[in-house]
Amino acid sequence: MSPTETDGLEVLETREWVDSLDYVLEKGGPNRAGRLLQQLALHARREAGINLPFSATTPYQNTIPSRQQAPFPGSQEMERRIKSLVRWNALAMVVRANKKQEGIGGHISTFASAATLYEVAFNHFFRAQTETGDRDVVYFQGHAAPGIYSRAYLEGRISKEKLQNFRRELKPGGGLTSYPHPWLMPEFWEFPTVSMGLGPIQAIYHARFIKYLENRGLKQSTGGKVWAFLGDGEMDEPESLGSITLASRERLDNLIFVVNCNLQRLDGPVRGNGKIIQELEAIFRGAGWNVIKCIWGSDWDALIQNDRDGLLVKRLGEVSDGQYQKYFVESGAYFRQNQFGTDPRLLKMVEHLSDEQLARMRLGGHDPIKVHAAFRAAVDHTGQPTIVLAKTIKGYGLGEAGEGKNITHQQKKLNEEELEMFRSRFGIPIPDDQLHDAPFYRPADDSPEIKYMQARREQLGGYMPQRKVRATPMKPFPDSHFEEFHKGTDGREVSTTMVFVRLLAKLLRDPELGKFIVPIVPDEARTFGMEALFRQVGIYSSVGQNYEPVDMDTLLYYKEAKNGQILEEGITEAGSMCSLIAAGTAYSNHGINTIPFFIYYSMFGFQRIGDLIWAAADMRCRGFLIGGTAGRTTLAGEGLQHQDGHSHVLALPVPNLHAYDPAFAYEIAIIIQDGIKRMYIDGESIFYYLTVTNEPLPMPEMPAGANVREGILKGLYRFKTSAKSDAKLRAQLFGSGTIMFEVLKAQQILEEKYGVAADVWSVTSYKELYRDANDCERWNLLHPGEAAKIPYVTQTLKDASGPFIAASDYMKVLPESLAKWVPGQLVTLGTDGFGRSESRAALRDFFEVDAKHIVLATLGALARENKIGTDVVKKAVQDLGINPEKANPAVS
Ligand SMILES: Cc1ncc(C[n+]2csc(CCOP(=O)(O)OP(=O)(O)O)c2C)c(N)n1
Ligand SMILES: [Mg+2]
Repeated sequence: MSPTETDGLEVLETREWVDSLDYVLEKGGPNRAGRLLQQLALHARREAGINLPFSATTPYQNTIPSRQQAPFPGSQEMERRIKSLVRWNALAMVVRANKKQEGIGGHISTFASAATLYEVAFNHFFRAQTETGDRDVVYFQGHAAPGIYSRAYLEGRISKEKLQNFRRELKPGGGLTSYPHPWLMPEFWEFPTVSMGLGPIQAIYHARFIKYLENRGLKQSTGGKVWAFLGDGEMDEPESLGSITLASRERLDNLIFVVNCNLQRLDGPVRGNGKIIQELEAIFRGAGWNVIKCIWGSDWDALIQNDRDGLLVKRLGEVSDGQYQKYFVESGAYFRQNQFGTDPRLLKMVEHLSDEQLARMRLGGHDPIKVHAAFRAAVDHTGQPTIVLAKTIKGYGLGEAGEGKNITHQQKKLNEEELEMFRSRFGIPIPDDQLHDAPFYRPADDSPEIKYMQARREQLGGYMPQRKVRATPMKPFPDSHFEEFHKGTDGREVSTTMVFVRLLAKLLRDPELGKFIVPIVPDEARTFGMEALFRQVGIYSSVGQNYEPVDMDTLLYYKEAKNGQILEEGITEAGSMCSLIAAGTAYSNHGINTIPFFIYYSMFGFQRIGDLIWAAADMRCRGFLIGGTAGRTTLAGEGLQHQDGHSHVLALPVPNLHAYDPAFAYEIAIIIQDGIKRMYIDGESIFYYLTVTNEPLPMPEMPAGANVREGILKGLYRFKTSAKSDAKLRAQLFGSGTIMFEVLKAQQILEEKYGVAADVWSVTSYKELYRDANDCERWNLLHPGEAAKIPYVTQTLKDASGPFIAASDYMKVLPESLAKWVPGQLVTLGTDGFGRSESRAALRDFFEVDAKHIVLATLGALARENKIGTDVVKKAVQDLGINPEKANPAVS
């Protein structure tokens, strides 16, 4: 009979081998022991074909054994007291806010579980400034915000009044935002993290962008780290995991994820029937990360060390997270019986511990020694990104009020008894008779606690978080880069995409400022005719080019280089957007005025990564989103999934985003030149969205006139006046993007065939006009009796007569949004509905935005104003070849 695991002989044999290994470990160190194990495995495979089973996970124990722990450098007792104060004020601010205003919300339990993780980092790791001027950047978990405010209060950076007004931002004197919002607290928060999943992916691309800056000589390499504090539930977001291989491929050892594995999310367990720490370990190890598990606290050290046969660790690995959560709320007796009662030998291991002691056995994420050791190892690790998986209890310290309970995420109220218990557990010196108010507590500035925490922060370069504009204003690019485009192309047909790429190439060539341009493409450079840039400025690669590109012998070969400038992201709009955010916020994060241009298929922008665009806006990100192949009828052939007729509608909600749909080369040049000025010289917290298209068209010269430039930027100007100055019938035509050329054709038909004199207006931005008009209207309402402000659109059109016909390659609602302020009848033509695979002409006929439909719409409007008879319109339907019974594109 072959020996079995429990067979006495086998146990003895195993023990001998383990002892031998211990001996090698002791004499030769861990590297020697590792080599020996590898040799053993090789030997076993060669001699007997033994293949060790593949395992992506390691046993359910700490990655760093206690004897390899870095010693704790601070005063544990002092840090415990400080942490208790942070805990108390974080809890008090939520409890008080909800006492005053029922339902105002806030989270207690998240920070309660993460307090040790943050405090160890604040006292020993987060560097606001290193000796060489670099710093760590930290993505704080969004709904742990109360803890971060609480610490800032103890540091004396946030007043008690502000703390009182947590979640009451509109109170006199201001309040504190619910979650991190740089838009609302621009001197405090840097990263809006509360839309879960956006923090981790941004942290990855931020860490990569830092390496990009360093490899391109724009920033010194000084060892700053990017820390991302995340929830275990949050890791289910596709964005959280979607880009982790980029981090290992790029060897981002400046990146540290800390996942607070409290085993719970909002509704209940993250993996009741599984083990989230093991699951995440497998994923991240498989992806090539350095994984550090911090599961058990120091209380477990002796037990685990004495577990020579691995019985205990095996048992710890068997129990599901749902059951661990049950242990958190149960007694020590229950824990003993369930966890250890499965084997008399296990029971024996803990017989020296009372039930009470058993119940108090601390987890790794609540033990500063273990957390410090994990962070130390993470910081010192080279060649790979690191993830720390720390096991904690959600609602730690809340006891009956919610510790480990499923309701804990939303616990905002504590009764007096619960407050008393919390107060006593953490030793906060607040007398019983004041407890009902949950008052804030801050010891005097010269108390040992405050002095200690201040000294620690001073040592680490200052307070965190802290946002500031670290860059000085940029010098302007010379006008000459832009002026070429004012001239027109003399009938030569070019697309606005080509125009944009040419302008970009010019900016890149600027000997002084060109290096700050960051072109970003998600695998569409050839689509946009940008391949010449591959050779001109190179594609960024942290390792250069380790192969001979297939097109080496061509002029425009695929050149990768360590100092390459283009971020060719591959097929990831989310990742590309994160690069835009990293580059567009470098002016504040790193004091570097990088100007990102993210060029992508417009359809895969707002509707796919709208939440990241919203976060960019919150973050005061600068730069240009360039929606290529835009317009529902301008992208021929591609069909329903590709033809974008609504990104400009989706751009409407973003308050500080300026969106333009330019038709001509000079419009693009003027918008981009002004944009760079406003963002990088004047320092405005705005960013841009421009749509460019791939239809080759002759670019006209910029018309003369003082107000053309202003009109382009404000959204509207007269491009072409009708030559037929004596006509009785008049109309005004609005065009944007490539549909402008249909409008120009319509103008001619109207003049020649129907005797209608129509002026053509270029509407570069409906959004700008809409915003200005609303602004005026609001002001007028609030200032009755004063001289009313007139919206720019109304003012500009005040002398224009006749009906107004607007044609756009986007949904009708876009021009329709101006109806109130256009001084006359407004008829809108747009592209509501699903796209089709077709030619441009067929698509414009289908969506009723081509020249003939513009003519018909104009005639219809004139008839409604009784300026012509309906018979003229009827005949026009026939003459223009329009089928009145055709399907409605909006719903077909
Ligand atoms: C994208 C997104 N979906 C939903 C929410 C709402 N929400 C806030 S916290 C939370 C649970 C978080 O669980 P976990 O990530 O485990 O963090 P913990 O509080 O347990 O540390 C949810 C669902 C959100 N903030 N963002
Ligand atoms: Mg959680």
